[in-house]
Amino acid sequence: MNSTEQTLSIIKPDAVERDLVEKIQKKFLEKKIKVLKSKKIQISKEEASDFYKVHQTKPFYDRLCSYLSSGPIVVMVLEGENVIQENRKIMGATDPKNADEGTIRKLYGISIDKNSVHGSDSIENAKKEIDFFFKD
Ligand code: IDP
Ligand code: MG
Repeated sequence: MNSTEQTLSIIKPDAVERDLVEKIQKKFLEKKIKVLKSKKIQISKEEASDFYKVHQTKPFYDRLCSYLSSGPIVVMVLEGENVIQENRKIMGATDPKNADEGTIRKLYGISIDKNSVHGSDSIENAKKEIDFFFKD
């Protein structure tokens, strides 16, 4: 069943640094996904650790949190039909080496760490992650 959803997208430091924000946003607009909110920020390592706490037991957790806080990021609320899944498709696989042609990570990802974008993976996490960055 189709329904209008919202999801959180992050353009990670490697992509902001290479000036890829507009190119990445264009990938969403082409798929009729609206960029409802967008802001460029830099977060502390503590905030990154809080954001990624689902991964706290993983061996790459510390590196992941250092990386997300290493430079400016662009956080966005995306809206569209089934946008949580759609955004995951547009992003491509976590490791750019395994990402399909035409996906953001295939086009722009450098490595599994510097994979250019984050996207929420479920309705529950989308709500939590949108709140994390955009609670008014
Ligand atoms: P996702 O970003 O595709 O949802 P997750 O499994 O949620 O992937 O992992 C979060 C982030 O942690 C990934 O985007 C990636 O940058 C990093 N990561 C995931 N798995 C590994 C790994 O095996 N080694 C190093 N970094 C990883
Ligand atoms: Mg994830």
